[in-house]
Amino acid sequence: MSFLSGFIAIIGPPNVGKSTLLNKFLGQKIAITSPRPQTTRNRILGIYNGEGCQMVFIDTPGIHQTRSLLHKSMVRSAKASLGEVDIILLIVGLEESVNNNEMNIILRLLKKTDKPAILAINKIDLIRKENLLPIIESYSKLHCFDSIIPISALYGDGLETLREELKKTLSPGPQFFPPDMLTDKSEEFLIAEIIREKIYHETREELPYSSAVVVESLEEDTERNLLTVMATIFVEKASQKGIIIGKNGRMIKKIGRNARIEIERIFSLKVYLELFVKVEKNWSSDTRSLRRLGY
Ligand SMILES: Nc1nc2c(ncn2[C@@H]2O[C@H](COP(=O)(O)OP(=O)(O)OP(=O)(O)O)[C@@H](O)[C@H]2O)c(=O)[nH]1
Ligand SMILES: [Mg+2]
Repeated sequence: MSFLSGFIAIIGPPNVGKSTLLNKFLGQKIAITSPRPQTTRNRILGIYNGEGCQMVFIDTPGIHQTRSLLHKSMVRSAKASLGEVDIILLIVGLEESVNNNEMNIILRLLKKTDKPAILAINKIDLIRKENLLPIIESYSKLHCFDSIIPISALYGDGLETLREELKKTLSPGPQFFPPDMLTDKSEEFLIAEIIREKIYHETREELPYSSAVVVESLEEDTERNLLTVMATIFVEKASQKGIIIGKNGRMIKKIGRNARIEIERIFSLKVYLELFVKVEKNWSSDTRSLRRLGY
């Protein structure tokens, strides 16, 4: 039998579990997640190697209606990924209703392509089994999906079925990436994202959305098994800088500690992490700042 491969875009509204699913499929965390919408800001490639197949997943920012420059660029990159893939994997949560704005944007995008589209209804751990059927039914009326699969990305339910379904949809093709490659993102990117995730978890209101993280330097001392990381957290206002640092530096210490523990786990190294906070006025609404910060 010939080798099967393909690019698969993971798209959907914000906060439905797209990045959680990618991590679960790969068995390793490469995309950050949080209980807030608009966590993912960049397209992230995740490569899964199965028996006789390679699936190249593209995690994308949640598609939503927005006026913000940052969010517009995020939505643009999510939409663009549809043109680059062979299969569309649409993830939805239980709460999205038929008339939801975000769903309408997504359905319009789907109608424009003739690519196979698989729908995964996520977070089924949150409802009773008997309530699932009407949800599946209402989604099935929205679009002619190749299949509809209820899953729980968090707990793993339905993921084997979904993987099988994806495999069936792949076409004969080459191994696009070496089998030991997990993602297209650099270590700097992954580390900056982990720090950003901790900001999403520790801060409130607009602060996560006003924060961006850049790794300034990364030095590995192989003898001591030590990774030294210098990173800067950019915020938009002086008052936000105060909040990120916190009383007696308590907040920045907590963010740094949480990030360090996770970086150590992922890279199996001791980590020394130094964080700086800088104000870059209104970076999220300035084209040049956005580009500089990687968006
Ligand atoms: N109960 C439950 N929660 C889930 C499941 N999958 C994801 N979540 C939670 O949903 C929240 C959002 O998950 P993400 O993976 O960040 O969602 P996303 O679709 O990537 O979000 P954006 O990047 O903001 O578009 C997190 O708090 C996850 O822990 C699931 O199967 N069940
Ligand atoms: Mg995400």
